[in-house]
Amino acid sequence: MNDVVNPATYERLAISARDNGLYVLTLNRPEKRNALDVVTIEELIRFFSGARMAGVKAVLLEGAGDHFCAGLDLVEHWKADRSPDDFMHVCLRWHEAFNKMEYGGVPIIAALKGAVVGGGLELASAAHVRVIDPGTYFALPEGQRGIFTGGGATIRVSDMIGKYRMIDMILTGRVYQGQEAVDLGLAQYITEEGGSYAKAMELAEKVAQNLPLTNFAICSAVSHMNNMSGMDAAYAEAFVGGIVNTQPAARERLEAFANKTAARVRPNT
Ligand code: 1HE
Repeated sequence: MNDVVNPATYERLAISARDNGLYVLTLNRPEKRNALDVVTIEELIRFFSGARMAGVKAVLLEGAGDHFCAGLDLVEHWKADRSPDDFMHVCLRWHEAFNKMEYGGVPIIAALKGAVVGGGLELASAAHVRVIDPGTYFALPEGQRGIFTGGGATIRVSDMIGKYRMIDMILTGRVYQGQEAVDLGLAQYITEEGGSYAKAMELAEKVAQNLPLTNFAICSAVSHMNNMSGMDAAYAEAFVGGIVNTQPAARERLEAFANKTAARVRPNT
């Protein structure tokens, strides 16, 4: 077994393999509400840096216990009494982890529940698809804690809900949940109470069946292209399309469509 997917080599993450290269990655520190300490961030970097080369085709990301993630380990941060330089480097490691997630090319479906707050929201926002249930709630309590974001909320949360809603969340501690959270863009799916894991699993199983190179483009190129000018993005899209849309593995699927054996796209009933 490749060490990247070997659960015995992780302390804070639980890893379990399913069919088709699908892995369930669980933040496994429920007694601390899955707060993100230095060890957890390093383990996320290790997993997501090596996932694609280890044959991971999709990841279901979840948290053990009643909450997805309580954000930065405030107790570790308080005890460490870090210098600005030290904490800048902590933030850079968070960015390393979350950029590996967003740009790594492996689809990540987050099954959210309970608190998704502070750095927990930053982590969730690096996943490609977020599923919530009515009890899931989002907040940026940094303002009340006397600190600021450091794991990409200024970028990804602003991107999801708009700059001024993000500013309001961190300034006032505003909490979003339920259908409103979906309507604003914090999540793409809402289920009945307790149903986010099952829905995320259904989605993860589905995307694990896509061709890996196609998923790589979707879960890497789109984010890169959003950072480019329109002209450069169009050029890059043509380039990526040139490679992905001519991959030999796609021919079978295209042939099935041409032969009328592939499923057609139909409206929801
Ligand atoms: C923690 C943390 C944590 C819980 N760091 N230890 N994040 C926050 O401001 C959220 C802080 N946490 C909470 O508001 C609540 O804990 C929860 C709403 C998430 C859960 O409430 P609850 O009642 O289920 O749990 P609890 O009793 O508050 O906490 C249980 C234990 O988890 C307790 O430890 P114990 O040893 O006393 O049992 C808590 O201390 C511990 N715990 N949350 C450390 N966050 C790169 S910059 C990012 C900036 C941020 O992320 S700021 C947002 C931080």
